[in-house]
Amino acid sequence: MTRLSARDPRPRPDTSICEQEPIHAPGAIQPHGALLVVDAESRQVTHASANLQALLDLTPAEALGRPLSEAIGAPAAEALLDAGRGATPVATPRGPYLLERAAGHLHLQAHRTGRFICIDIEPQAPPALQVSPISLAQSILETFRQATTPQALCELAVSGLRRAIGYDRVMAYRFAADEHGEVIAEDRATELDPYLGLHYPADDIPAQARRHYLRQRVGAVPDAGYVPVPLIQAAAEPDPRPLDLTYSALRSVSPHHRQYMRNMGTAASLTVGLASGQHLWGMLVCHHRTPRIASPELRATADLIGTVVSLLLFSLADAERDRLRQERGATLRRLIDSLAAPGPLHAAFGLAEAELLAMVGAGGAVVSLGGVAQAYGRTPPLPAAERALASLQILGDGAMVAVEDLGRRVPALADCAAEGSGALLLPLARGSDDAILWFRPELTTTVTWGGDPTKDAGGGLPSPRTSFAAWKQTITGRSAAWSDADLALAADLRGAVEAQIARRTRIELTALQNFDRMVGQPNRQRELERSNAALEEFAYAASHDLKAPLRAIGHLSEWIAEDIGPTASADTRENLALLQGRVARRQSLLDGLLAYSRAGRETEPSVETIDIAAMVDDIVATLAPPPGFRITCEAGLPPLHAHRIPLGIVLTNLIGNAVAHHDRTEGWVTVGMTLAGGLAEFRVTDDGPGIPARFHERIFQIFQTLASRDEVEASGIGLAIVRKHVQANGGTIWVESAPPRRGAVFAFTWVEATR
Ligand code: BLA
Repeated sequence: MTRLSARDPRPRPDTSICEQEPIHAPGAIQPHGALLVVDAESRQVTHASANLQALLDLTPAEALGRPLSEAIGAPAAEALLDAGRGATPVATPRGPYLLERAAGHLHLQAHRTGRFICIDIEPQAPPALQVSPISLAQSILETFRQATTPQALCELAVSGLRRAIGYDRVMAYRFAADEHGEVIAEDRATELDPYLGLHYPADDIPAQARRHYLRQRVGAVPDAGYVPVPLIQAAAEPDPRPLDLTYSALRSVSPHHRQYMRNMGTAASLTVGLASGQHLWGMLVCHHRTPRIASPELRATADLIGTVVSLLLFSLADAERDRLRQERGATLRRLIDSLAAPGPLHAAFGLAEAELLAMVGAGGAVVSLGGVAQAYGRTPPLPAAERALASLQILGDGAMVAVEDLGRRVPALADCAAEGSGALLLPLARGSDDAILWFRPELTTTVTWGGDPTKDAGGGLPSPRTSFAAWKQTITGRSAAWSDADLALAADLRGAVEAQIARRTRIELTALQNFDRMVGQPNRQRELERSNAALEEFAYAASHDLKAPLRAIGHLSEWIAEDIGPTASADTRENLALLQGRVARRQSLLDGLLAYSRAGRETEPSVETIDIAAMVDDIVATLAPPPGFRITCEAGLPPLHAHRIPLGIVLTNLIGNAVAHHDRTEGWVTVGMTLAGGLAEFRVTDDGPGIPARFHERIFQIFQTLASRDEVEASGIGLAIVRKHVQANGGTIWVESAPPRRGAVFAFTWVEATR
């Protein structure tokens, strides 16, 4: 067993050489017929196949440069040269015209190519030996009525075709998205080994050969062992390029392919392309072990059958898709109904988890709304799932993304493979990171290839394989494929979720506006309490809604830094560092916001007798100020009975600020306190630059900092938190002194707790 990716299944030599072969212009034909080519204007023969005489009693030399009517008679020439009329470079074929010669009945058919008209000349079986193509086709087409799926149709087509044309083996060969192919239906002589279920690599049928079968749907090789017959060109013919024989039934096929057929043990083949527009879905491939000519009638029959199969294939596939979409659509509608329920959207998704997963046939999903990611069903571990989400969002850049091999495609997401080899990303509202990411588990499958190419390692040049023995390969790291219906259903969900997000946002917005109004009147205690409650809610939501995307941005920038590592330019490294710095700052801002919302609402008050000097010592130890700073406590401060934690927060903030905002490398901070009538008054004094009077009130408001954010790592929340704690302990806080005098004094009162 070999473990390889399905995308690049087998070690093969460079096959781009195969794709370069100009198979449309081989300069030769197959020997069972002859070719005459005429200039559409002059009606004189420009090319003739070297074997002309075998069929027409005329050597190429005798035909070249002469009017066509001399070679095949005026009536035949008149009928066939009709193909030259009209402006289209490739006219519909003209003919057939039946001619009797010493060699027997001849079947002549003409088609236009560029300025030439090509005339295929083939021996015709005597009428008595022919089966009417219409009755042949009819018996097969009749059975197609039973088909309800593309698979069933292919099975009917191969058995019907084999019954009608009698080849040893008839297969339906279907191309996958990566252009490798699989035999999905087969009817064969019992003594032959089955090819059903075998896969063949894309380069067994190179790209230009697949393109050819879109233009010319039917091709036949009566005998893979033939010797090609060259085309001879009139001396006067000015264009030396080999003629385009795309539409000639006699075109000589690639020598590589003839070798391939011989290696496979096939003498004759008849192939019909199955296509819709410019998409080659597959082929009906008929093999025969001994040489066998496919007559023009037989090819016409095969062509007709191929056309009907093509048309039916796509309408059956559409019908299958519609049926699935209808079933899933009902699931989707149930999900959408559930989302309208009141309460958070995540909760609504939780209640409709089954529908959320069933609507696209997923095993699990992560829904990310407002920066909060919630997992449902079987998903990769949440960190890996969130990382997948972030990566796919970048990849999709606002569009949906469907992958079947996530862990392989993004090596950093290898952790996702087991539960999430398949990932389908649906971005939600524009300009947000909201998204749904569905996961499908890894589906370990065995693919049986028709031959192990490693056995043919010959010389490095691509050559047809000689070994066609079945060769098993285990495919890992892939999920079942996401269908068009899956994508369509997911897209249908987007509008509904967006509407629900918008509805809920309107509700939140109203709450925020109320909050803003309340903050406008901060002096009224009741209002303040209400605003605090609202702010606490807001801070809680913000800390969740904003922190997750920030964390994601932080991680992403780290991964980018890791990935590009030493190759990054100095500019890029600097920008990444800047980005990470900004993210860290926003994170600390959110932490601050949360702290602010909680300030003054300690659930377990820690009232105790506090030795202020010892507290200041602790704070200094924690803050570890630069060596030039001296932080002291006035001597002989009385012990204070108070809540330790909020007082500690207040002093830590004030001392820390004094050091952080100091404008020199050396300085001092002193803490003093007086206690009278149960009210303590603290003074934290420094010798820094001081605070201009106009800022004395503003600095206590949330989000106000004096220096620009980039100069000082301050969130603008610290002093707001300080004031909240002071107020919660019955005190007030103010700033004394202002420039030009150096130094600032933060003074605050604190009500001593009752013993
Ligand atoms: C053409 N190769 C083809 C065709 C088939 C296959 C179906 C279309 C023409 C035809 O049917 O005769 C391959 N045939 C298969 C497969 C099965 C089968 C997979 O029966 C499975 C059951 N082929 C190679 C290599 C090259 C190559 C190495 O293996 C190139 C170096 C080329 N294959 C090749 C070319 C053609 C071809 C050039 C077009 C032939 C032509 O029309 O000129």
